[in-house]
Amino acid sequence: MKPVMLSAVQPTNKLTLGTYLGALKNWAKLQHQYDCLFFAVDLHAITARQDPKVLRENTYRAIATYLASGIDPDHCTLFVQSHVPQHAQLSWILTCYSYMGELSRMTQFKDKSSKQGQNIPTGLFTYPVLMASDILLYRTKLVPVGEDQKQHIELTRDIAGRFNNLYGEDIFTMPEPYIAPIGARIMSLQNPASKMSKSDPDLNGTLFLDDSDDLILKKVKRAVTDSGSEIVLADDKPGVKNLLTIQSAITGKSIQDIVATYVGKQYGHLKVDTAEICVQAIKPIREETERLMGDLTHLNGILKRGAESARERAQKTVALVEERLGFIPG
Ligand code: ATP
Ligand code: LTN
Repeated sequence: MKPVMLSAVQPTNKLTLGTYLGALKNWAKLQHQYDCLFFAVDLHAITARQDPKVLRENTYRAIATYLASGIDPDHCTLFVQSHVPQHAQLSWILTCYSYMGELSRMTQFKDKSSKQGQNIPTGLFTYPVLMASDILLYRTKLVPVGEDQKQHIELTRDIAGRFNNLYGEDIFTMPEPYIAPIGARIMSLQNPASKMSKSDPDLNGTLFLDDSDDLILKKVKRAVTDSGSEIVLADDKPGVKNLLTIQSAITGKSIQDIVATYVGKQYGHLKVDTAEICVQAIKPIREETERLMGDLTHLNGILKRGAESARERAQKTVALVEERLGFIPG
């Protein structure tokens, strides 16, 4: 039996080149080595206000983008979180086994709640418990995520350990983060000190997977570079480093090999080449995503199959947890 691997993205906007290189591209490879579950977390998305029409569109689009990036529903379980009610069910139970103190220490909560003003939704606070439930429902061994999510996986381990200690070591499997070697941190084109992100208000910093060829060329050509003119990998050249990393993550060539092709050349060359490489990477994903978005019946069919399989697996865990807690059978 292959070890279980699980990951998810919030359908809060269109996905970005960062999501593709940091998550989807790796998932597509990993689906052949592991028993993989990939999904779109709409329950997590509503921790921030969503327009229903936009949420619906983004959820379909996220799934279509997964498929366009090579995720194959015949090789993994592909679904939408809200289609599997066990996520919310286990989440309530685990809320009773998590502590205010540990949730208050979560960096993502501190960041996001500080931007919320007075009325901070309770869901933003308990967000990591829902994520722990996502992971623990399926006996997950590995969770491919970016650096920013490591703290949530640590918390998941703490909650799992606490619960197992009380009710039996056979209940939850201890998950571990799986951080991909390349592409783990693609930075904003406008501010190479911060992560390329789908919620960045500066649209020029982010390459969306539905950007047109022209827009991709424009954004990359306007990317912030550094002082000096030499194309080398150096910490004081974060803009250049980011473009080299993007090229490397897309082409699979090492950064050293890429740098070697730029001896005596200028930033302009690096930008033009990176822009072209990004167009080549994004164009087929954009076109395939659009094609899939034109046939929601087909997408619904894939999601139905995924949800059925996920529900069956998730229910086994919920039933075991409820039995151990002393709930009587219904
Ligand atoms: P938001 O801006 O809404 O917080 P995001 O763009 O940062 O979202 P997430 O939905 O938090 O993206 O991330 C989805 C997955 O993609 C995670 O596993 C995350 O680590 C990865 N990921 C997102 N952006 C990047 C990036 N710039 N570089 C590498 N990986 C990324
Ligand atoms: N919190 C994650 C999204 C997420 C997730 C998960 C990732 C929700 N549930 C389970 C991995 C496993 C994020 O913001 N990127």
